[in-house]
Amino acid sequence: MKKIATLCLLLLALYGHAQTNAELPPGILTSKAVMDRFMNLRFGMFIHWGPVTLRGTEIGWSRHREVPGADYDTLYRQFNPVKFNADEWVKTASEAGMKYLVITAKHHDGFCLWPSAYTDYNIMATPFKKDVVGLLAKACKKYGIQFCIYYSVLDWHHPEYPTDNIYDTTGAGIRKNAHIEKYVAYMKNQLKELVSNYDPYMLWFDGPWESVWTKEMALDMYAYLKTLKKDLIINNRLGKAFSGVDASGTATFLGDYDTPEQRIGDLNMNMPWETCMTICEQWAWKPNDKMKSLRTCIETLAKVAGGNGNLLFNIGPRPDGAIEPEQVVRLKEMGSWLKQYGAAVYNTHGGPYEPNPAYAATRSGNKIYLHVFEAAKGNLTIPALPGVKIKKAYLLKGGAVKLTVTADQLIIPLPAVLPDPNDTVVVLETDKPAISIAPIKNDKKK
Ligand code: FHN
Repeated sequence: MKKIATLCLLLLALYGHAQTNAELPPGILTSKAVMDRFMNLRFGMFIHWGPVTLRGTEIGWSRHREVPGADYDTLYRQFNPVKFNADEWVKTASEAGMKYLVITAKHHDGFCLWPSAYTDYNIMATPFKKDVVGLLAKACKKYGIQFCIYYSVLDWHHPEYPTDNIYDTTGAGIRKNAHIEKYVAYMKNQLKELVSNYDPYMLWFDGPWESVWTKEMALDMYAYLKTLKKDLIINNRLGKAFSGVDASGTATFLGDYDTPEQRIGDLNMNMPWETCMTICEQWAWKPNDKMKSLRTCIETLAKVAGGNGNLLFNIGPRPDGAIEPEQVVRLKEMGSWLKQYGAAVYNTHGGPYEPNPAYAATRSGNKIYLHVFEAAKGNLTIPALPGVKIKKAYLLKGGAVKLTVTADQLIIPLPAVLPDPNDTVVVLETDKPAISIAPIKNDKKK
């Protein structure tokens, strides 16, 4: 999958010609207040799902590859996820401490998980015949989870989309008789029915990297979507640049936030960003997929929050509609950790320390939360905070910490066995608002 992401970035670099938010009509960009509320959510569930799970191969990318196109495109006839239960999925997200949920309503393979009026290639053509998108939207409302939709710009199945998985010689390649303007009209019709019928909090676009999709189309689509719902949050994958900031820290992409994939984003106090990452290795379900350890899951969440970002953590439910029990357990374990340490994650800002292998930091009010992953010889030694007085230091879980302050260091003694092996949180209470402290760079990689 890393190869795929790299390939997508390469294509964007080749065909990018990125456009930026400055090219949008004035006043339509999502407001800072809306984005601040989104960033306070910190943690979301990403779900990649569709008939391809019957083969256990990657959604979209395995079409014309591990799975011959003709076979892939008829899987829907056998897709009958009788164990699908929207309430169960959403409760799993909620118990994990996740505050929003993004479902692949339509991935690169073009299959629609809702009864679209614009194609028969949708969930109602399966034996299952239930509106998965609608049921998830309803369950999210019931459990207070923000409902969001993933929609792929590229659509290798649609007859008017000019390419059909061109990355592989076995692919059908280029559709000579396709009309991209007809496909764009199809996209607008589908997005209008998704926004009107399911009222998503956010649209998570993907697949903007092919040259047939232009920056002009992206700008027009963003503006069009804003006529449907003013405060709709739109990620940066409608546009041609996947991510990036200029020297001033201003976003060099179109959209409301940056989307680093399968990696922890860099500390950025000026531009909203969200890391999307798989809990296993594949985005869609596959048998015996290798799942990340609890330590990796929690450390990733802490380092993303420490970078001032959100974590969109992906699961791939099975073809029968159930979520792998081991993934449910892992998510519950993350939820238990968040029950104790949520104050150090939700409604915080990242920093002032840049995340690094030993620790990360978040902050809120006059508190800095140090997320400690390792403490050499029982001490955590970190750079002093210029002009800041530490009034109190203690473990969030309870217990005073005897801080030593030198001219350039804070030395925090910790028990040889950290109270929480996944992430021990130390609270430093400061004499000024923690957000006023300038970020402290760290030359070590995250
Ligand atoms: O090609 C997709 C991939 O299948 C998956 O959906 C990821 C999730 O962010 N996005 C693209 C690769 O960058």
